[in-house]
Amino acid sequence: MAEPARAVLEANWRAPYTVPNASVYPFQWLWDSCFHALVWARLGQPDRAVSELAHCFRTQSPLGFVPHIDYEHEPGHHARFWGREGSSSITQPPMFGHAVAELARAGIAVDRLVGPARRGLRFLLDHRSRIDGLVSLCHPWESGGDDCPRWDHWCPGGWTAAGWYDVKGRLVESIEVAPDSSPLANPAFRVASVSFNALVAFNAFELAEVIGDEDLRRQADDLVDALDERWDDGLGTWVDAGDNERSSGRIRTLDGLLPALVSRRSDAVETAYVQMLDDTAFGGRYGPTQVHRAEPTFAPRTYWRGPAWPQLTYLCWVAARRSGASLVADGLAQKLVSGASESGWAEYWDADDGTGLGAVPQSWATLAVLVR
Ligand code: 2M8
Repeated sequence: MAEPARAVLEANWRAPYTVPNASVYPFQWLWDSCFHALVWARLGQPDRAVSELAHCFRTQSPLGFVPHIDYEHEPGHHARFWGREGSSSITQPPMFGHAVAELARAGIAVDRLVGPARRGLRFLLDHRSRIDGLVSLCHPWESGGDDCPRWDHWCPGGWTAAGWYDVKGRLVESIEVAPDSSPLANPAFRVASVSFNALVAFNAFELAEVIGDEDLRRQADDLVDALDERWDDGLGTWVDAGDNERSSGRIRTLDGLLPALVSRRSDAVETAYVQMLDDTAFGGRYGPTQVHRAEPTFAPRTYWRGPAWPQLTYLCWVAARRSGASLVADGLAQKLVSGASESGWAEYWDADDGTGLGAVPQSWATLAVLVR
């Protein structure tokens, strides 16, 4: 896998970072870059790993907010839409905590990354609005899961791609910001996603471990307490807090199981792992589906509404490996590798036959080299 993966990343390399896909995603995306950095490190190119991560913080605000897209070479791109030049006005899952920790564990010098990464996490933990103790999202895109059915609460009359596109656009306008323009809350999109919070807590634990930051660890612990109150045994998922908590926030999605990364509820974690491989739940030959197969919204080839996503399979693998669920981890690893290969390193793919979907090749499919 290593050499074809290197070729994918090399073709998308725009020093000092990697674009997700040269034509569909020709800028820098935050969580994609964190994943790319892990792969560059594994491929023996630590300089690229560090420069890509460092560049994520190029547009970090004084308060610590890290924009999710950097338009460095085309600063006017979508400037009217975001209300600013050079970057977007929202963030994405702060995967830089895990990336910095993994690099440090591999013996790579991360000194220049630690300060910005810590500020990025502290921004979310200290300044972002909260709902029931959990960090809120300011926009559905912040979750990374753009068209996930968990946001269908904001699609009265039913989800359609075109209708949702308009709603997503309007939701950018109601974001409330700090004096330095960092996004703090969105009264029109009140949601604390369990998936986003699991990733905030996980990344905070990761960074806290390598820099020995007790405050950060304590804050992550508090998030885990709040997350674990949101496990629904009947549904077998963690449920979002906020306006969607009695509606679409209960839809069973794979990202809704990401609290398995940090949860202290072994019963919940066990149930989550069983579902990831169960063919009547999320299980698929080429990786878990993004939506539970029994959900009416499950659409096996629709963007964020059914197919397998390499970065989510990777995160499920990390969770399983850390909890010592080695059979689950091995199963997920094998599916990620075969899915990446069968799909031609696609952005996402059909979980049953591996057909590549979205942008092909997409840089984050190379995460498959990490699980071998
Ligand atoms: C997708 O999202 C972006 C918006 O941020 C887009 O459609 O332009 C998502 O899958 C997101 O998670 C991902 O980071 C991005 C680039 O791969 O594409």
